[in-house]
Amino acid sequence: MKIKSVVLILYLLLASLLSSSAQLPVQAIRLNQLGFYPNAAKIAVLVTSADTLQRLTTFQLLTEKSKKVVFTGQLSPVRTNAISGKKTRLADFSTYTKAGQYILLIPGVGHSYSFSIGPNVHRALAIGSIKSFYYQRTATDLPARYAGQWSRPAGHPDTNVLIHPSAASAGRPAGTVISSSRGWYDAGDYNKYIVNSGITMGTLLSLCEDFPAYVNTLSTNIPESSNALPDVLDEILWNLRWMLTMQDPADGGVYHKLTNPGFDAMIMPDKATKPRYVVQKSITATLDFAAVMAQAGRLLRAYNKQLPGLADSCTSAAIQAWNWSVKNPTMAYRQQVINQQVDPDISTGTYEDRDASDEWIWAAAELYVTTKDDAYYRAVNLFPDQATPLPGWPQVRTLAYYTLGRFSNTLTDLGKKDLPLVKQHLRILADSLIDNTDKQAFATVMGKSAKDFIWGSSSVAANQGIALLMAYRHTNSPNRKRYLHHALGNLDYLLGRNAVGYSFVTGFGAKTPMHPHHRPSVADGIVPPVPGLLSGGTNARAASQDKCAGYTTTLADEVFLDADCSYASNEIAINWNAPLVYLVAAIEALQHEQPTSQP
Ligand code: 9MR
Repeated sequence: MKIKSVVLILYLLLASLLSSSAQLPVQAIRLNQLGFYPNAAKIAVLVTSADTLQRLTTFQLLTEKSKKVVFTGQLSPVRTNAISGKKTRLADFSTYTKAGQYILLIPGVGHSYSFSIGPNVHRALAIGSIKSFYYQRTATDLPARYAGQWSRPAGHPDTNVLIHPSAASAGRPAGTVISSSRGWYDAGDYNKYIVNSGITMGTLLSLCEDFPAYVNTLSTNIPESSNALPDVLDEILWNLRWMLTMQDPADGGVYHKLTNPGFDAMIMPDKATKPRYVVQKSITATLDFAAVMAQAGRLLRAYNKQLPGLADSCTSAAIQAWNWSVKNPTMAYRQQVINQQVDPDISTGTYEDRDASDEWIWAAAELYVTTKDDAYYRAVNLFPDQATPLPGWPQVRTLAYYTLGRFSNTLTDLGKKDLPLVKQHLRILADSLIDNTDKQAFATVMGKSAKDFIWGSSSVAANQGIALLMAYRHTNSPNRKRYLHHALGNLDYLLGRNAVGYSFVTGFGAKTPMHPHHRPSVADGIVPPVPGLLSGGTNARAASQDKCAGYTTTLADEVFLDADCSYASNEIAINWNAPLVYLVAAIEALQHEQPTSQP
């Protein structure tokens, strides 16, 4: 071959390589990778060098297939990210409302992932995020007809669980064997923790209470799908039945957790067969249990035909747990203290929390609403100060205000007189969340403060979204539309409009975590991880917490690593997935009630 023709071939090869790479979506455009509702906000954020940003002016919306330009807009003025100092510009195409599949093109930069505009853009995610709890089930085979390629044999039957010396009582001395089967794995590890189950169950039960008709439409293809209950409720029951076994029938106290002494290796559940223990009863576990059982007790009344007696069993379990708490208010879980006193030592998740004042408030509110007995309302000061803390596993106070707001029409006179206070709490929280949000680099509530980027920050974003939805539903604030708008904005954050450019949900989006710290996903030999799981997400302190190699930045809103050693930024957990489920399902349900208009 002549040199000239070799050069020509090389040139053509290079040209075709260049043109195909030019067609790849660019990481610089950050947006909800699933898409947008026709009548709601549609915002993409461009993150690139200040020089490049200066040069740009417009963006275009193109149909995905025919590449027809259907909308042209001006990029916003340059914004500065207060956390990193980086610059952004926004592409706002909210006024374009036609359903379809699109890409966003920024001339001089490139185009985005393909996304859709349509009325049900998050429905598959609502179903998938609920389904992820099925994949977390202990003690049952996951056959291929429900679990697809993630099918696996049952792990951890937990029918022979030992009473740890820290949990010994007269009727159940150390070494006594109890059965404490079912439940979900907490996270990427294989243990079961009551405190974390508490807020998880509270959140999922609240979804069933708030949107009963909508959850009934969500079929997740689980073994119980053909029965008369909504699938999400069947899923809840898998964990509820386990939780009931964690109460000592002799005194009503609830064991803090059911666990191996140490974490398992990265192996499949059925290969993890070390002895399991229930450890010390604790005040936080017992009060969280009381709250969940009280809530389940009232919700399940409607299903007395299908589940005879279960509602009453839950309510009386809640009352027993409350009575134990009244007698044992100082029984905090202290893993180090236990380890100094008895064997074997326990080194798994602690969920330690020395302050049970918020758990008292939550349990009192749930028991009051369920039993209508004013004694629970009077037992605790439900409004000790002005604070309305964002819910998380160590802080459940505001869940009480959600419940009082939800049942505002059926409270006794005692509760009714405080309703203005409940609404004021919900409103103050929501107003503080939306304050100044529109001016942020990503225009999301999440990330307004570097303090948002903690271990499990994705759940901060989801719980902020829920707080906004609660205020949207239970107050008549003039900001209600903005609450809804920014709840959706936080969903956009979770699905890609963020400083790392990931959709944090496995299997949902174009760029999603492929290596979560999740034992089955690591050990099953299947390339895609189990779908529908929410990664903990960006965590400013992750590098020092998990010591995983590979973090490339210390900027608080960018410390995220898609590696399975990164348990401080890329684990999954039930208390993170539950608020995702709530946020997505609630937003979908509200779309059907009334289309979201822009603020
Ligand atoms: O979500 C928990 C986070 O708030 C704590 O900072 C962290 C360290 O104590 O633990 C997280 O919970 C983990 C639990 O202890 C064990 N299972 C996995 C959980 C998620 O990482």
